Amino acid sequence: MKLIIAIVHDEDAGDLIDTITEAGHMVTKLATTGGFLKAGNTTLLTGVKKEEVDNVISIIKDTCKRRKQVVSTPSPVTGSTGIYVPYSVEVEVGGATVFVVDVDKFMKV
Ligand code: 2BA
Repeated sequence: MKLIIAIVHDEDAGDLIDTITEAGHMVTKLATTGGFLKAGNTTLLTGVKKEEVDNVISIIKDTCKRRKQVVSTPSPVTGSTGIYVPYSVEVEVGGATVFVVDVDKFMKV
């Protein structure tokens, strides 16, 4: 058994949940926040058999496309003022950050 943890853009989450579910897998959605942008994203948990991992990853790849976005983010000014000023930075959003974790035990009690 494996646990696939996928952090995805909110805009991609709905389609991804539908496609994973239609493929016969179970999925749990968590509302999460990225540490860098301090913006909402979505984390999906999917428990699958080892041989199903590649299928789920290819669904994630097909559904979550990467795109560039300019965002405003707070950054500390150097020195002793402690003042925070916003600055713009171009980041890639979309796509997915995926962790595949071994599951020792899976049970419903
Ligand atoms: P955030 O931490 O809000 O990061 C959003 C995007 O900002 C990242 O996209 C990356 O393109 C950029 N970014 C993040 N940290 C940066 C930095 N120190 N300098 C410059 N640019 C930076 P992704 O890499 O696709 O990550 C999307 C979201 O996935 C992240 O949102 C975070 O919530 C999660 N994530 C990514 N890698 C992770 C990891 N190793 N562990 C835990 N969560 C992770």
